[in-house]
Amino acid sequence: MAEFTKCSNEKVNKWLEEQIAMCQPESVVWIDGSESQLEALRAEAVSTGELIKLNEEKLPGCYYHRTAENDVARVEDRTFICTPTEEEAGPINNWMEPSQMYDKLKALYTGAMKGRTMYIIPYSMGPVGSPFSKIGIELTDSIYVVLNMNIMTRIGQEVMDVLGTDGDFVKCLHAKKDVNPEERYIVHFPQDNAIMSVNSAYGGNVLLGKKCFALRIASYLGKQEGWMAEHMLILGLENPQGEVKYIAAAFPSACGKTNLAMLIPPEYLQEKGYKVWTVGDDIAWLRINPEDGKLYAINPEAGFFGVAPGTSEKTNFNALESTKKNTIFTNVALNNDDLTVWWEGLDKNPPKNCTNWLGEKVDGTTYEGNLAHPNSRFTAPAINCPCISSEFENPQGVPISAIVFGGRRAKTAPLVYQARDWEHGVFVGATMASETTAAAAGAVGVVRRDPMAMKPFVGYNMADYFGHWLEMGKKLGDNAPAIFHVNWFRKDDEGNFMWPGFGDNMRVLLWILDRVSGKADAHDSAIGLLPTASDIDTTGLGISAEELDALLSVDKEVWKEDVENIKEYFAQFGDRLPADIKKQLEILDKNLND
Ligand code: GTP
Ligand code: SPV
Ligand code: MN
Repeated sequence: MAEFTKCSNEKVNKWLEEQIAMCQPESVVWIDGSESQLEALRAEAVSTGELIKLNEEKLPGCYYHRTAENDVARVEDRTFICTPTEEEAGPINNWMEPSQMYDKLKALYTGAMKGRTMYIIPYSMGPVGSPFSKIGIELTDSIYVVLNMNIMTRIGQEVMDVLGTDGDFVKCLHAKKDVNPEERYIVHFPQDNAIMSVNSAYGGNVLLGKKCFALRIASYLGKQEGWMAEHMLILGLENPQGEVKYIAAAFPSACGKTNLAMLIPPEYLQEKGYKVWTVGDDIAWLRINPEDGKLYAINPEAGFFGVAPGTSEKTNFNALESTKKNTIFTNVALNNDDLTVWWEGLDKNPPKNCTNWLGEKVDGTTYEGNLAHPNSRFTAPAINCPCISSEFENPQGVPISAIVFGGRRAKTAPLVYQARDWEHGVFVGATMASETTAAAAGAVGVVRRDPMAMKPFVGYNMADYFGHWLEMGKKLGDNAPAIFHVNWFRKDDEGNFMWPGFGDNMRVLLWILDRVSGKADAHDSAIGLLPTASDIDTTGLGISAEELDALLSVDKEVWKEDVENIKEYFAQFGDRLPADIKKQLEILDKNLND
C-alpha cells in the first residue's frame, strides 16, 4: 500500500487507510493549499496535456480544459441517494440499498488509481471557522479536480486545523477511472456523510463540495439540524440612500442565477444610485439567527462555476470580468492564434484558427455546429467579481428580505407575482416547472417539474423537504421573508422572448423590494398577488403597455392544465405530501374555476 502521512484526526486516518487500500494509488499527496504546490500541479497538468496554459498577457493565470465527449454535464439518471429505506430517498431520487451499492462501487474502485496519484483535499464549505461552515475531504486522482476545488472552495491546511483531532467531515471519494458512462455513478450516503463518484471528470459530478455536498448531503443535514441548503443565488440591492436589502433566488440549472446575481442596473437606475452586490450565484445555506429570529444566508462556495455560452460584455459584464484571471475554462472553444477562449454569444467574431469543444481543428468563421459546448463553463474565483459583496466572507451571513422562485416557462407564468404568505410561497416553490437545459444530460427544452429548483439536488424524500420548508416558516413566523415567482423567459407566438431580461430584471427586483417595504401595491388573482402594469418601471425600456400587460397576464385555461399536471405530480408522494400543500392546491383549483 502507498505510504501516506497521517494527520492528527484518527477518523480521517482510518478512512484514508481504507480508501487507499481499495483504490491502490501509486502515491498519495496531501493538498496543503500553498501556491507553490498548486503551481507545480498546474505545470504537471500542462506537461501531460490535461490543461493548456492560456495567453498570459490577455488571460493571466488562466487554463483551458476539455472533458470527454460523453462527459459534459451532470448525469441525473446515474445519481443515487442511498438511504436505508427507499421511502427516505423518495420517489424523485434514484435509490439503491446502501450495502448493495457499496459492494457495486467497491468493485469499480478496486485498483482504480493504480499507477496514479491520489490527492487529499481538505476543504471548507463556507468561510473557514464560520458557524455555518462544514468540512469535507475529497480524495481524487485528477489534478483538474484539485485546481477547480481550489477555486470553488477554501482548501488546505487551515481546514485541517479547524477540523482538529476529533472533528467530523464529509467523506468524498472521486476516481476518474476510464470515464465509462455505462459505469458512471454519483452516489450519496446521507446517513454515513459520504459521497462516491466514479467514471466522470465533469464539474457537477466530481467537484464534490458543490452539488453533492453543499446541496444533497447538506439538505439532509439541514433537515436534521433545522436549517436549509438551497439552489439559490444571493444578491444585495443597494438603494440611493445606501441601504442594502438581500434577496435569495432559486432558478433551475442554466436559468439565470449567475446573471441575476451580478446584474448591472439600467443606466437611469445607476444614475439614481442603485447598485447590485453579489454574495453567491448558485448555492445558499440559510439558517435562523438566534439573536433576531431572522433568516440569514451564506454562500458556501468561493468561486463561480458558470455557464459560458451567452456570457458577454453586454449580458453579464461582471461574470466576464471575473474570468479574466486565474480561471479554468472547460469545453469552450480555443483560439489557436492567441491562446484565448471563445463561446457562442461572447461576440460576433469566432476564431478562424479554432479548436472546438470536441478537440477538432476547425475554421470557426464557417463552422456550422457549436464551437463551445452549450454547457461549457468557467471556474472563476469569486474575489475577481467587480461587484462582489463586502459581506461575501461574513461568517454570520446576510439577512434575507425576499425569496424568489423562477424558471423557464414559455407560457403560463407571468413576469412576476407574489405569494400571499409563506405557506402559499412554499406551494409556489413546490409547483415550479421549467424547460430543461444543457446543464444535465438528456433532452433540452422539455417542461418538467423542478420544485424549488432542487429536483436534482434534494438528498431525501421531496415530500419531507416540502414539510421542512413549512416547518421553517412556522419557526420564522412574522420574520419570514416574502416569497415571489418570476419568469424572464415568457415567449410570444413567434417564439421570441417578450422580456429583455438581464440588467432589466432589476425593474422587477425593485417592485419586489417595494412590496417588502410596503411601498408598492398588488392585486390578488387566482395564482397570487400581481403588480399593476404601472407599478413596473419601464423607463427607457421600449416595451408598450400592451406588451407589459401580456407579460403579466394569467391565462386561466393554461393554468387549469398546469393544475392537472401538478395533481399527477403530487400523486407520487401519496400520504407523505403535507396537508398544507394539498390545501394550497385546492385553493388554486377553486380560484381558477370561480
Ligand atoms: P447553473 O450554474 O447551471 O445553476 O445556472 P444559472 O442559473 O446560474 O444560469 P446562468 O445565469 O448561467 O444562465 C444560463 C443561461 O441563461 C445563459 O445562457 C444566459 O445568457 C441565459 N440568461 C440568463 N438570464 C437571462 C435573462 O434574463 N433572459 C434571457 N433571455 N436569458 C437569460
Ligand atoms: C448546475 O447544473 O446547476 C450547475 C453546474 O450549477 S454543476 O456544478 O455541474 O451542477
Ligand atoms: Mn447550479
